[in-house]
Parts: sequence; C-alpha cells; structure tokens
Amino acid sequence: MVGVLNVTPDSFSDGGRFLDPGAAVEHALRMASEGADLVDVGGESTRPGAPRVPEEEELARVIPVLQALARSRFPVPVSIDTSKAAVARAALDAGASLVNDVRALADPEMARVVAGSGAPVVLMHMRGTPGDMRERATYHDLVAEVRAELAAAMARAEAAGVARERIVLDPGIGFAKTAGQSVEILARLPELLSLGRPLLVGPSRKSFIGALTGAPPEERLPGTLAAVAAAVLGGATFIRVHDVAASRQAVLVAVALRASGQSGTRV
Ligand code: HH2
Repeated sequence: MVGVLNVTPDSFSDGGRFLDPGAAVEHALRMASEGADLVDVGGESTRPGAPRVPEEEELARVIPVLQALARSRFPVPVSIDTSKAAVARAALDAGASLVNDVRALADPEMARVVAGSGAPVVLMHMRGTPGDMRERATYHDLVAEVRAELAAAMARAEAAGVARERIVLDPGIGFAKTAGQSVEILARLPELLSLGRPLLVGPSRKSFIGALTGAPPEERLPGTLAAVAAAVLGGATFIRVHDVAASRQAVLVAVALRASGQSGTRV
C-alpha cells in the first residue's frame, strides 16, 4: 500500500495540511505505522485544471520533507511524485528510492535521470496535462487505447535505458478519464495485466466517487474502500491511498478473497 503525502497548498483532498515539514513527517510516520509499504511525496497538485508549479517552488516544498524523513530514519521507502527531472534528481539524492511520474517520462531529461539512477519508476497513463486532460477523454475503445498507450510509455522508458523489471504501470484513474471511464478501467483492470508489469491504482477520494455518490472529497472514504477492494480483486499490486489504516482492512479482505478464489481454500 502506498500512502499519499501531498506537500501542497492546493491538492484536491488534503491541500495545505502537510506544508510544514514537521507535520509532513508526523503524517508519514503515522501512515507507516498504519501499514503503508511506501510513502509517496508530492509537491505539485495534478487535479484537473491545476496550474504547473515552478521548479524552485516544488523543490522548496519536497526536499526539506525528504531530508527530514531521512533524518528520522523513516522505516519504509519513499517515492517522489513529480514530472520534473530536476525535482526527481534532487529527491533521489535526498533519499527517495522510486519515481512516480504521472506524465510517464514524457520529458526526455526525466527519462535520463530515472535511467541513470537505476530507481524503479511508476509510469501512469494520462493524455495532455492536468490543465487540459479533461478535453482529451475521448476514446473509441477505452481499455485497448489505455493499454496501447501504457505499452508505448514502457517502450519509451526502455529505449531510454530503464530496465523493464523496474517499471510499474498505472492506468491513471481520473486522468484524462470521465467518471464513467474511471469506473470502466477499474472494472476491466485484469485486461491490463497482460502488459506483464505490476499495476498501481490510485482511486483514493477521486471525483468518480463523488459522481457516483454526491459526496465531497473529505467524505469519500467508503467509496474509496469499495474501489480499493475492486482494484485488488482486479489484480493490482500497489494501491495509492490517503487513508492507510482503513484501506489496509479493505486490502486484507480483498487479498484473502482473491487468494481464496484462486485456490479454493479458506483463509
Ligand atoms: N493520483 C494523484 C497524484 N499522483 N500518481 C499515480 N501514480 N497514480 C495516481 O492515481 C495519482 C498519482 C492525484 O491524487 P492526489 O495526490 O491526492 O491529489 P493532487 O494531485 O491534487 O495532489
């Protein structure tokens, strides 16, 4: 399970809560104690319509937090959620061990940084940028197109020197997808398993849950847990969530269901 740590003033569900490095470290420690296997630190919101954050500003948000986590002998690995090569490089130097890029190494310099570092990378599916992705959510065959675009991102990463074993793929719930398309991706996740890499899925508090339930972001935990269970049953290896303790229960139940369905044994 991947715990989300947004060091931003404007993230869609927790903006402004962890801007102070002390509060950020405290929250990261809490998520680790609740069962996070990885904590994903981000300094730029990618909600629909979000403006790009200047590089110096993103660095000023995330690097003190990564340094503080390193000083605290943080018990689990940390990833950096960024699409900027300079931020990824500085974050890896400050102790991050994985790069999570919602633009899937679209920037060639980012591909060079990741390849040169040998760090694992999450390649997420999106079209365009958070600023214009909503207009690009048109597909003839949603799953086939997302699958082909993830395969192309993986080929691009490998051509830049990123080893295939270090690649995790993510269909990008809510990124260049309508609410209905996000639901379809979750329901048809098994069709992406043939890409041959572990899948990360990030449904936490997202707007498709709001569209289905009418709940605002801070009240979407029950819907998130249903989506977390669906993602695990659909074959996801990593789940990116804000609410680690609650999601852990959903993951454990779904993992048991998945294992029991495969083996016919009771757990
Ligand atoms: N979703 C968000 C951010 N980063 N990375 C991956 N790999 N997959 C995701 O689904 C994903 C992601 C958006 O969620 P959040 O970080 O809570 O919001 P914001 O972008 O507003 O900070």
